[in-house]
Amino acid sequence: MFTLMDLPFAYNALEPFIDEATMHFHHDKHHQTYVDKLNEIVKNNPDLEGKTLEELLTEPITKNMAGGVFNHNLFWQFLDPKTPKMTLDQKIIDEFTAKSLALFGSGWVWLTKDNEVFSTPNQDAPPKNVVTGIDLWEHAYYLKYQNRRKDYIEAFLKLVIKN
Ligand code: MN3
Repeated sequence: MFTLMDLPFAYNALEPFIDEATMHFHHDKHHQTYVDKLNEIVKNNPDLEGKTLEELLTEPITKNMAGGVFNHNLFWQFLDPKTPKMTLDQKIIDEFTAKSLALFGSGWVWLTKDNEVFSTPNQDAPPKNVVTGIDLWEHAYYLKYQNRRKDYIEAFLKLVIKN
C-alpha cells in the first residue's frame, strides 16, 4: 500500500505565488487520487505486489498513476521553502520558461543538474538527476491563474530560484 506523503510545509507557505486553496486541491485531492488509483491497480494485479514505486513507473499498467505519485513527491520537495533556492543563468531560465509555455496539453518541464531542460508528457517520470521541475497540468494553476500559464511559470520560478 502506498500512502500520500505529507506536504512538507504549510498549505499557505507559498502565498502569494501559489495559493492555499490550490495547494489543498493539488495535494489533498489530485495527489491523493494518484495514490488511491495506484493502490487499486496493484490490488487487482497481484503480480505487482511488493514492487517499489520506482519499479511501477515502468510497468505499462501503473506508469501513469505511479508517475503521478512520484512526480508530485518531487514537486513538493522542489517547492519546499526549506529547500535552498538555486541561482540559474538567464539563458536557462529563458529556456525553461519557453519550454513550459510550449508544452501542449498536460505534462512537466524539468531541469537536470547538468542544466538540461526537457519536457515529459502526462505523468511520465523524469530521470534521476533532476534538480527542479514544474507541474504544467491545469490543476496546478487554474484556480488562481486560469489560462495565464506564463504568470504561473514566473511565480514558480520565484519560489525556486534566487535571481
Ligand atoms: Mn499536479
